[in-house]
Amino acid sequence: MSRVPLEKKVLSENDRIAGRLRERFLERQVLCLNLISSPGAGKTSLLERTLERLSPNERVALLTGDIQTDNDARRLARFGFPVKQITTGGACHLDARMIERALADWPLESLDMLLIENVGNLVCPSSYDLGEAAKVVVLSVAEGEDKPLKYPAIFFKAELLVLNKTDLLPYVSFDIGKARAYALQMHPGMEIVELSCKTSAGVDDWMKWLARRRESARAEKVRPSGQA
Ligand SMILES: Nc1nc2c(ncn2[C@@H]2O[C@H](COP(=O)(O)OP(=O)(O)O)[C@@H](O)[C@H]2O)c(=O)[nH]1
Ligand SMILES: [Mg+2]
Repeated sequence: MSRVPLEKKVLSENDRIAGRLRERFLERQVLCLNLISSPGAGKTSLLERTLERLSPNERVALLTGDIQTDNDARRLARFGFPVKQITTGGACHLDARMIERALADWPLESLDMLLIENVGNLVCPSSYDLGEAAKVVVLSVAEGEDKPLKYPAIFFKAELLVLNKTDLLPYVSFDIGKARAYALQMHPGMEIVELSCKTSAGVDDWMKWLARRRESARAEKVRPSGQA
């Protein structure tokens, strides 16, 4: 089979499994978020800032994807919430089957929120639906402000843009106004939060977005199967 039909087949198989996962998340009212960024933009740091603000009885679990090592899972496990590392062994993204496998021995009834840290990459993860309610793209000010123009797919698909490392703005030539404008050009109406995982400035805005999203997941009605 040539590359294009094979890729199509892989993606449609992925979509089928992702659809199954989405139905399960909706049924159990579990908010699933898929965090995507280039390596080092601050996904794990954002999760650390999030977990330290949650009370220990919150029903939250995490899956973190990496090509190698379980360093991120170890960083996140310190907060006491269930964490699993998915090591892809070379693949540049998580896929729905990896999520389904990781959830096999985690009863979803015990969860309200599942946070997924994808493999650091702005291209491949945007094509693989994981059954999430929303994708969140993290861009740090240590990268170019033109990333939304260079990687339009992920900025188009993500519901929220987190602009991280704002503490570094005095030291870099990143134009945050342009970054916002480019993101909105790719995705009109996209929500944007500016924050620093180092100083915690702006992290409350992220927590407010998360609380709003969790509220709407709880309110969401399960659609009878077969209805769009
Ligand atoms: N100055 C600064 N450094 C940050 C911030 N957030 C993350 N970092 C650093 O950036 C590096 C990569 O962060 P990490 O969370 O591992 O990124 P990930 O690869 O997207 O998970 C680490 O050295 C972090 O300490 C921030 O807001 N400001
Ligand atoms: Mg990480």
